[in-house]
Amino acid sequence: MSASSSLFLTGKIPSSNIFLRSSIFSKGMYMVPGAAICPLMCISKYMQTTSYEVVNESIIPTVQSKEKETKDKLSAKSESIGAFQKLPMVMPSVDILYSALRKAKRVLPSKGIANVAKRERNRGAKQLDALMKELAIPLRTYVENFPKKKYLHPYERSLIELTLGDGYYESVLQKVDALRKKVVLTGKEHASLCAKSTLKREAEERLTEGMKKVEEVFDQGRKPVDLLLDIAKTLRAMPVIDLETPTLCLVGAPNVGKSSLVRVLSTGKPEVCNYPFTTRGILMGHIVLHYQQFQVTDTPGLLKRHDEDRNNLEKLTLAVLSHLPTAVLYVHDLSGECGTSPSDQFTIYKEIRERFAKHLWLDVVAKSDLLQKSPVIFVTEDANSSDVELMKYRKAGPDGAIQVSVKSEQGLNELKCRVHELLTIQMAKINNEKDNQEEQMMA
Ligand SMILES: Nc1nc2c(ncn2[C@@H]2O[C@H](COP(=O)(O)OP(=O)(O)OP(=O)(O)O)[C@@H](O)[C@H]2O)c(=O)[nH]1
Ligand SMILES: [Mg+2]
Repeated sequence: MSASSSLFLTGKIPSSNIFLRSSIFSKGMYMVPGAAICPLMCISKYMQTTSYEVVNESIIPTVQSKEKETKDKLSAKSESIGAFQKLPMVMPSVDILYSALRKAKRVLPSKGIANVAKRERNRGAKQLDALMKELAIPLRTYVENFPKKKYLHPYERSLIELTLGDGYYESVLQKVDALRKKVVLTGKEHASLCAKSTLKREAEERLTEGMKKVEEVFDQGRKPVDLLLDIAKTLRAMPVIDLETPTLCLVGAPNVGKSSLVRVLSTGKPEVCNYPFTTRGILMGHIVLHYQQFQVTDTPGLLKRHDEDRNNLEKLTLAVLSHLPTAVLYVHDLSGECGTSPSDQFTIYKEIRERFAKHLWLDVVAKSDLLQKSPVIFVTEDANSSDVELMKYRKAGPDGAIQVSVKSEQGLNELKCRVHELLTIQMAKINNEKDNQEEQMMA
């Protein structure tokens, strides 16, 4: 398995790298993974598992062993994520065109036609037909094999929307399909014209004209094919998620030290800089402890604002929390260094904690080497707030938070132990769910 991978956002939004990992259900959805994600797809796959055999001229359903049926159902579930790794390879449009022209020109007339005019029109019609097919078939393969968004796991769906822009994926596929239809129409039209030629010269001219026209149609409309190629590259580069491996997701305001902790805890090597939104995507790292493999995801920071005002980077973080069964390592910075005041961080924290209450959770107060005796008070803050909870938070973060510093290494050993404990619990939870699913399916 790769040590770490990063996802660069492309297209309409700035590039980013995304630490990602596991996935499945939104909060509280640990119980029924695949079924909750894409019922339609699962049902259809299930229906396909019943086959029929002809025995003594009567058709009877094949009796499948329960075991095989369960296996099929489980594999249908596991297929509900990982679609990006199965995308078809897209050829650059110019290569499709040149290859099609080359192949079409090599097509010979049918054997045994003695009449020169007939032979020429036969050759012309066949070459035009070949050109049309050589261009249309790859386009059809792409349109059919790029998954429909509605059949994707909700997390992958969010990635498409947030990384490519809402509607962009579908619109490019639609344009590729429109190009295919136009090529087929033009090719057929000219092949038919050529087949109706009465003279050899007429057939030759119609062939040349038809070739030119089909080439022109493809050339003018081929840009979406190259855009699809870019989309495939972007999506394939997204970190691979294993839903059955426990995952830790680092969350917090921007610049609080999330990526620094990911570097300490895992193989992930996200960029660390002293400005907000250094992490511009989901990036994944791994932890191997006592022969067990765990995954760690870094996420972009969250600001104090309403969901409708959030940027796509913040939305990616929320998509991870909503759709992937991650344990959360929530990072707080009370040093006054990160740019988000402790009271704003407290507000964000309370909202996220409440929203994702069912996730396993661990709080850390980062940069403990910078913490002074008295809590940091921002100019915008009320030093004598009557909010007891807030005053407590400013001093030491939420109850039970571990104080850590990647600079002085304070608290790092304790943090690693606690993270391991958390992920071990998550592992038990995942195994439990798997057992429950198997039982349900055998029932
Ligand atoms: N003194 C001190 N500085 C730290 C510590 N941890 C992180 N920093 C600094 O804090 C700044 C932000 O660290 P990052 O790890 O990039 O923070 P982040 O939360 O990932 O930031 P975004 O990706 O922008 O949201 C960097 O300049 C780090 O060097 C720490 O324990 N002590
Ligand atoms: Mg970061």
